[in-house]
Amino acid sequence: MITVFSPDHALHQSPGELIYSEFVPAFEKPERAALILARVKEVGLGEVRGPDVFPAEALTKIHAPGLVNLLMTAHEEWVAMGRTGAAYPYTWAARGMRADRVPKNLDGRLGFYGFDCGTPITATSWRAIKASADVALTGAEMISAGERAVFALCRPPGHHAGSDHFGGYCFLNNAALAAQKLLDDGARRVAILDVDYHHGNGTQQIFYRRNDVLVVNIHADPDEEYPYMLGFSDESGEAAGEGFNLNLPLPWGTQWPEWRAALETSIARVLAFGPDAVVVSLGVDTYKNDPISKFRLESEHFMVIGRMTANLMKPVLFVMEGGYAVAEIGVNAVNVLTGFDDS
Ligand code: 6XA
Ligand code: ZN
Repeated sequence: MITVFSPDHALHQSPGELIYSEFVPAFEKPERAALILARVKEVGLGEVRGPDVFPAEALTKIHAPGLVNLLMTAHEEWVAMGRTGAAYPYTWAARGMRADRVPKNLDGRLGFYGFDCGTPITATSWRAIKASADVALTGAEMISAGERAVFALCRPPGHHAGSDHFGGYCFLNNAALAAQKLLDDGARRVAILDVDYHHGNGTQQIFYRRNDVLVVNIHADPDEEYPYMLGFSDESGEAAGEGFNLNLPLPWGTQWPEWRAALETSIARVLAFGPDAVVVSLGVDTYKNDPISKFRLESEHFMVIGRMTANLMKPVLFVMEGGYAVAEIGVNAVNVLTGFDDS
């Protein structure tokens, strides 16, 4: 399997995040992608190539121009205001406030488009964000050209980013951009299977009213876990999209048998949909030692996930999302890919 990777991912380095009243080192760090790449090479997964560069129009097919513009320019404005460090939002839009009017002020705009305080924008973040999107778009292009499977080693991740919001370490939704690209290249239907520990709220929001992209999520129950405000089992899609969103929330402490059963259910739904291609939002934060997650999967289970995905008998684009147990992140992520390739 070919891996698409850009060293520019390292240009995004969060100075830290505020949790439980403490400013702590970021979990989402460059080392993650470096270790996954090292493992790809160690097992000889296949060729590693760089991304092609896509025009801004590929981004604005999914995202509001105002969001893209903010991600590009926020830090410059931040510095022009005499500030140092990274640009963080500190105020947020709540129900009842104006959603039809984008604030002029930078802090207003960061709060209008951002939804948490763990997703800062540094001087060089945009270059990493754009490279990550290009990696996913390149992977999609390769699937359109006939590859059976491609690994888009994206960083920063994307599945929390919605059409007009960023957060959860995510800025642009790499998987959604890839799905749209597959459709634009001629696929009639695309399924997104999100196996990250967290609900991919951004991906769900983007396609919620559409029936050309099925979105299936296996994740920690939002009653207990981030992102708390989306990802419940009664969210099945809206309008034309009714029936094309499936959420399978699981409780803290979930072990492999229950998780695997949810994957069987997901695979059955994907097969019934009959997609021309599948995008897997690949998070490995379901691992038992993940520092911010509470599922109990073991390294060997990731191989089974890859094998079960291969059984779909569809072209598959793997798009990297979360996973913070850095010591094992390479083995866990690449186990999915070798499990797929060996099937
Ligand atoms: C909040 C937790 C962000 C979750 C990031 C993630 N600080 N999403 O792994 O998949
Ligand atoms: Zn996650």
